[in-house]
Amino acid sequence: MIFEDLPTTPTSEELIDKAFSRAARAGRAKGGLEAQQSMLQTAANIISDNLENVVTAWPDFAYEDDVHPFYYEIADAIVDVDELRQSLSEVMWASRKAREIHEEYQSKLRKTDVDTARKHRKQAFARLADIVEQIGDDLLYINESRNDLRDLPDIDPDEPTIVVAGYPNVGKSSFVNDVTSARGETASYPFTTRGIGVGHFEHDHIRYQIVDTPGLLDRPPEERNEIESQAVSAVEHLADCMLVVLDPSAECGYPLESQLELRDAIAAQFDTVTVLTIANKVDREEVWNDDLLSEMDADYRMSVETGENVEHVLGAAVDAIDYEPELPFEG
Ligand SMILES: Nc1nc2c(ncn2[C@@H]2O[C@H](COP(=O)(O)OP(=O)(O)OP(=O)(O)O)[C@@H](O)[C@H]2O)c(=O)[nH]1
Ligand SMILES: [Mg+2]
Repeated sequence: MIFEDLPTTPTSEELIDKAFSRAARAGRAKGGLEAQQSMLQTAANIISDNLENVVTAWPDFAYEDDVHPFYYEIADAIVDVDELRQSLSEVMWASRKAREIHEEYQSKLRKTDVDTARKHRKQAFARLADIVEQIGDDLLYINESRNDLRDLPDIDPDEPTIVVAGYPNVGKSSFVNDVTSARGETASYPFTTRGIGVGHFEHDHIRYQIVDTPGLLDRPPEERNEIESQAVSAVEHLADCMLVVLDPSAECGYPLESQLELRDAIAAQFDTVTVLTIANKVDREEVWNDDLLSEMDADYRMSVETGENVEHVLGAAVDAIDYEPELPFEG
């Protein structure tokens, strides 16, 4: 996951402390003019290198090759990507500025007496500290963003992906757990308390990803807050096939009518992929009624409980995706 390995960002105080204490140590190892030069070089290098490393640890949000639109939108739902980019560019500015200060004072520390050199060196330190303090808030924001983004679950937006939607208790997780080999890990996204489930299965040697979306695609769009809505639009970049699971027995606690409205809303939003309507729990007596089943206009009927049709549904999703793996060496 692209935000997983972001290092912690130092605060401005931490960075200044580190730079100046290392500089003092470097100065103690030498004497005279050389001590002053060495102090300046150490402090300036630590500051400019550390600040540059803060920036280069992040992917470049301006390039789609660096940040897939799925992750861009997820990130933007959690932190403000424009503000983050602004902060990163301020930090880059400060890194360059530290190098400039180094160059500017380097010449002043040559061919002069030690006292004057010390005065210039102190002046340079004051300016370096000032630069780092100026970007204090940016460093804090970058670190907050890193903490908010680093634990996102591992979803590979380039893998063929089936997204499972539907009201709570209709059997989404039962289905995902049934068709994925290892028990799919659930990991929490900050915008849902429920955790997004990610599982995998193989079909004809191709690995598919299947994503369970409790707390997100489980209720009418008008009930979603802004962050949830943005998370749903991120999922649009992820889904290659959408399965809307219905519980016609309404044992889940939601009337079929509401479930169908959700299905229609999802079909309207995810209009570039195949949306399949799946009637689950057909083992239950309440649904042994052809009128009910035809009213739903379901593409498939299944029972995760008995296993009836589960493989069929999965096969239909795979067919709908019609994934062509990219072959190496093909133009
Ligand atoms: N009779 C019957 N019960 C089922 C079937 N599939 C799931 N259930 C039951 O329905 C209940 C809810 O199943 P879950 O898989 O947790 O539903 P969910 O959609 O993941 O629910 P949320 O995570 O709350 O959104 C559980 O008690 C399941 O055992 C089925 O095919 N038939
Ligand atoms: Mg569930």
